[in-house]
Amino acid sequence: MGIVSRGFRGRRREGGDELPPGQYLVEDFPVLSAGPTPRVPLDRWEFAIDTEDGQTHRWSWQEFMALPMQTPTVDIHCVTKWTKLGTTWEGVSLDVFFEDVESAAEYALVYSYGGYTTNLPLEELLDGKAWIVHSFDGEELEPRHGGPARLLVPHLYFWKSAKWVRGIRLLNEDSPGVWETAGYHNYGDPWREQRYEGD
Ligand SMILES: Nc1nc2c(c(=O)[nH]1)N[C@H]1C(S)=C(S)[C@@H](COP(=O)(O)O)O[C@H]1N2
Ligand SMILES: [Mo]
Repeated sequence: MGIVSRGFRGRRREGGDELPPGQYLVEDFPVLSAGPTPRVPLDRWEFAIDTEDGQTHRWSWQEFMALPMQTPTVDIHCVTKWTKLGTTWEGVSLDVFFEDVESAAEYALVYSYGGYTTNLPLEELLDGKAWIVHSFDGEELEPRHGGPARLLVPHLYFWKSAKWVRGIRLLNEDSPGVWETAGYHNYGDPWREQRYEGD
């Protein structure tokens, strides 16, 4: 990757606090979906990375499942103020998908089956900070939680973790997604309480 790192902004925990400011703990797993749950048959499922110069890298479900898996245990923070601690997932680090991708882009626009989009700086997806996951808590991911596969970017508010993920478009310029154009913060760091535009 032709990326020059501009400093590490993820995984920060201030003062040893368990909860980011303004968050409360939940034990259950709320469902937040802006629309209906898309159903994607596995034989038609694909995940793609589209580079800024028009190249596309694709993985079928079978190819995805053959990649090296990790089982991250992470805390997740929704902008509607619930936090769930110690969630365990199984999936593939984005670093694996990006191994053979040539790009100098700085921005990513993640897109999903069903039309959802969310944007973030590409570096937030790299260096062990993000995964494409297919299981939660030892079970295959339920459709309402993003199955067959979703993005997991736990160091940012959970709206960045696109359910039913379909691909990532690499861009030279930032392009806000669904919530980011609707008044939510462009970056969304829960530890800096970046909920809304201007926070
Ligand atoms: N495709 C898609 N991804 C999405 C959403 C959505 O509506 N559609 N909602 C986001 C929001 S706001 C949150 S908090 C989490 C919720 O994930 P969950 O329903 O598994 O708790 O998914 C995020 N990813
Ligand atoms: Mo959310």
